[in-house]
Amino acid sequence: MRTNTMRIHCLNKAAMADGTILYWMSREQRIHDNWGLLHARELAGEDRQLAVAFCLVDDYPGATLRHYDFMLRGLEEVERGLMELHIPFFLLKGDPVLAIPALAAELNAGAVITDFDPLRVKQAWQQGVAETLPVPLIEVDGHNVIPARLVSDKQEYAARTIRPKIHRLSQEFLEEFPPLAPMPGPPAQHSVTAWATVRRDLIVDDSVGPVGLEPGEAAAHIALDTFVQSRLHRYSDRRNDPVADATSRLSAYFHFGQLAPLRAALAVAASGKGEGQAAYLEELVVRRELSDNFCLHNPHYDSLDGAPEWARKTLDEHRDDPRPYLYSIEEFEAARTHSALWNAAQRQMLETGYMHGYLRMFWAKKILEWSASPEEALATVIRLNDRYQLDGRDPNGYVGALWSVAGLHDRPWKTRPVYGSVRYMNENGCRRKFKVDDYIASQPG
Ligand code: FO1
Repeated sequence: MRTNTMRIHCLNKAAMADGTILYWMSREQRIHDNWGLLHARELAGEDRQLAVAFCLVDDYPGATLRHYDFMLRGLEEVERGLMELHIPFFLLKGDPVLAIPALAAELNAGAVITDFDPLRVKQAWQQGVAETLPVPLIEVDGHNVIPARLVSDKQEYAARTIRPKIHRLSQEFLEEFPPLAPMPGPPAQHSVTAWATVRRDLIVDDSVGPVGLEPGEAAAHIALDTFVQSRLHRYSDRRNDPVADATSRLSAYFHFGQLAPLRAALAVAASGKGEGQAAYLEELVVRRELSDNFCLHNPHYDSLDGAPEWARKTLDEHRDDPRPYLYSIEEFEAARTHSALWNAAQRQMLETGYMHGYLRMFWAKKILEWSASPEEALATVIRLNDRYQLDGRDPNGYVGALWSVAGLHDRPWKTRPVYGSVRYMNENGCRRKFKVDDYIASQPG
């Protein structure tokens, strides 16, 4: 079985040449269930060499040791697994625009395959590499169940407008992955990565330390199985209850590409767990893929300029409203607000790199209410989310921030101070949904 051609998009006009097929792994950091690597394997066939490279940059925006530790441990597992399949792995360092073409030249590459990613850092890297390479740079969407470039060629208005487009294509794209066939023989003289040295030489912000979640492809599969077996049946009724332990907790694995969303969709679709199944597929496919659609088509995905017109107008009209409380980013960061619930959610994120999805909305909306301006609020939400959440710097994070602060993919609601007609949330609403005091008591003090 071949990678569906609708997942494939050529980023330059160069003609394919003889030589090695190089897969530049970036967003999809896994061996199995990876359409990009499968496509590279397919192009290599039996006659060409196949190589995989990852380019490590130590100044990835907003990232800290928490993220690098999780990512590097996952990549170590990738290298070990590739060795068993006789596929060499190269860990490059520095600017990918220089490093990838240099490795392609050294390996005499005939084509380079890479992962679809709508974020501007990656788009800039890919554009730079595409312009430099004398051979094709081929993008494969191994992230979205329905390829983002296919599902829509414009920014979708809301879940209700992308949903029918996704459902129409689901039958075709909800397909099982083929296994990755080993290469016929071991690669010629290839040294393995000195991971201890890589870690020692890494110059990153180490003020935010690693967390307990086990990284890597194997751990991600166990996490998926555990969710399907023991929590999916509660998902439909209890997913908005942070005390109920009913959510999937897979987002860090998706963010680092250690698990394919399509694998999760197939596992859930085959589970026979009726209601939970439909609710989870709505979140996993429709809502998550709406985020890639937004970031792909809106260059302002992390600023108020990306918000709908009605929301920008209403927030502007309420710019000078008195705030009930006013905090700086440092006070928010240190969990020093008057609200025990808000502080508990912030502490959960600081300590564990995770915050329950329902609380993420409440947390961000209160930052809007208690900041000097909507611009400052959005910047605080994004900065703290990127710095502490293991799944920060992801299209889902930017969309979540804009949804909460500036009405993205939402509609106008009853007008209130500060929020204007952006949807409001408060602690009483939380108290109706879950046992707020139990949640606070369960968080690090
Ligand atoms: N991608 C890379 O190709 N090289 C990196 O060095 C790298 C670092 C990194 C650190 C934190 C983080 O959250 C993501 C990082 N990514 C890196 C990108 C990641 O794989 C994702 O592609 C995007 O963040 C999501 O679109």
